[in-house]
Amino acid sequence: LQIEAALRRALELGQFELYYQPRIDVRTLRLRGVEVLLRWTHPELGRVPPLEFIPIAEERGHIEAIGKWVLREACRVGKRLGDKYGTMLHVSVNVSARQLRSADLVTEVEQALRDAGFPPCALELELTESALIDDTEQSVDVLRRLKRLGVTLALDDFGTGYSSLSYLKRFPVDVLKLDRSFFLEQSLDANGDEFVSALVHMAHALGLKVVAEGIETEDVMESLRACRCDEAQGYLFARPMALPEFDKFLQSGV
Ligand code: G
Ligand code: G
Ligand code: MN
Ligand code: NA
Repeated sequence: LQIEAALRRALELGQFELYYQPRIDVRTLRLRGVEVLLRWTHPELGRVPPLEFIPIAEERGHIEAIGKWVLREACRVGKRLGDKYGTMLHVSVNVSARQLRSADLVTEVEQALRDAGFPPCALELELTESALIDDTEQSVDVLRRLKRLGVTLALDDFGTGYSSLSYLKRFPVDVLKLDRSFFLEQSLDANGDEFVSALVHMAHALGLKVVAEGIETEDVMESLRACRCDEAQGYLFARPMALPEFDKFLQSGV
């Protein structure tokens, strides 16, 4: 209850901040993009984890306004850093189920891109399986319209839900993000390599790029190379960072 009341005012009080986690090319180890992750710091509650406040924001209908802020901020920062370093920075934004069901999402994405002067092809939206689970015509239609804008769509947390494989055919996604549970030591010991390898193979056959999440060790990185996974994200390379640190990270020229 306390969280809900505080959450209602968090946006106007400027308590949200974006963190940035690099995505790395598995073969060249060069930076390929960045995922933005929302952080909320309340003066009394302190740092509240997204897994705690995002479900509440969804339930109470705050996620639309928060999500809109995230989109606008991500495009603005993406544009500024891209200009500063003379590259096109690819930015991934998490979009929740309720945002996907909102009629305004396509317009908001379009406006965020236009106002920031950020190219649509540099924006990726990450959708979870649970966001797609109520597979209404409406969400398929929203996804098609987003694709027509030129943004990239990723299926996030792949492997944590059910009936995942059929989603790959049904929804117009471009990128598959393999959940970090695939890359725990114990998962990889139990023939996990073959499993990941088969998933990558299948995704490639469907024309999708594959991103591995939660990569923490060189060993796992080695197996990603063997599996021909395209990109990796995880503490091995960098934790999610506040903007000044991410700026320094870019300066160091990865
Ligand atoms: O950031 P971790 O850093 O703890 O993020 C936890 C979860 O919160 C992830 O599943 C992530 O998808 C979700 N999340 C982080 N930022 C956002 C955001 O801006 N919007 C939505 N909808 N989910 C987010
Ligand atoms: O959007 P998504 O559910 O994929 O959110 C990514 C989550 O994974 C965030 O909470 C982020 O902080 C976390 N994360 C990123 N890299 C690592 C990692 O190497 N190990 C672990 N345990 N978590 C990670
Ligand atoms: Mn994500
Ligand atoms: Na994920």
